[in-house]
Amino acid sequence: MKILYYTDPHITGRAFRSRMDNYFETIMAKMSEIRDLSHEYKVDFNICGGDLFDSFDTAPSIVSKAIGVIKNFYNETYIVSGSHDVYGSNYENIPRTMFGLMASADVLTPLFPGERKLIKKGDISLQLTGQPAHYDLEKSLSKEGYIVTKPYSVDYAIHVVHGFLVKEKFMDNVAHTLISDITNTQADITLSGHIHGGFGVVEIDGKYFCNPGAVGRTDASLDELKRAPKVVLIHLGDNGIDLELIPLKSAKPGPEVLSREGIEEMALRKAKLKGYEAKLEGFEASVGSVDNIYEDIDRMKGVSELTKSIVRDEISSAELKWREMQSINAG
Ligand SMILES: [Mn+2]
Repeated sequence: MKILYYTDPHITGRAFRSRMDNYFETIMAKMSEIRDLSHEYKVDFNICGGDLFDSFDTAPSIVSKAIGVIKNFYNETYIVSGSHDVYGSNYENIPRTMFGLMASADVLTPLFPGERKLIKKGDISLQLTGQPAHYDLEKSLSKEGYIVTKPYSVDYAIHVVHGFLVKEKFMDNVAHTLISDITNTQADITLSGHIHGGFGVVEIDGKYFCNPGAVGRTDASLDELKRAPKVVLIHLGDNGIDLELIPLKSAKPGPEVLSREGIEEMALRKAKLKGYEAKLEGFEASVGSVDNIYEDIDRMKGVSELTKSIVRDEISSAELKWREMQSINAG
């Protein structure tokens, strides 16, 4: 049995500050390459580890192009929703998202907690389970989202999780899960996404843990500049388990597509906003329409035009987000 696993493409039409290329064209080239790999290896099914989209409200024109590629993968695609596919990091919101639209159009098959898919090929049988992103996932002491049982009736169990799974201890104030916390799982292979840097393949007592890293590079951190996006081809057979990491040919070297300028610009912007906050003390905006707030900003004294334009941008993007939420709630 052959299975293709990839994670975190973050498909979007939005331009990232960290990118010098056209992110959408690049990510679609990568998705097309992964689709071609699924045909080349004639995989029995595909798995995506979540964050298919960068946002739950991705534009319909972008979603329709994503559908065009994903529906043409060789065989079915199973997926767990990621933190970016839904809002509130809660898979219960799937029906109100573009991810949900793709699932209801049968382009993808989402996996939910408590569900077991039984897949058979020849004399090999496999149990497939998944844990979508959830705000509570790492907090549970029993780590139940990560741990599955495997019935005697199946040869292999694969579990897919969109969660903060790492090899080594992370910062204390960030909830995370260590591979060593979940080695009592009965899954033969635990596949994870969410952590874009990934950790490759880790084997402990014959159990495999794998995060190949994100297909999309959405930030220009120093680690991302060095990282080559990869997918995983899983072979299950008489000789056991083999996980093969395959680098994507369509992914250019980091320095050719990623720019540090955005990170530096953001630091400057934050410093400027801090200055603005200090000046904001004692200032009261008129209650009423957003237009009144813009007028009040215009009238502010002792504030530079640049600061005013940054504040106007922030307010208009907040307003846009608010309007989107209104239309989603109405629908
Ligand atoms: Mn992600």
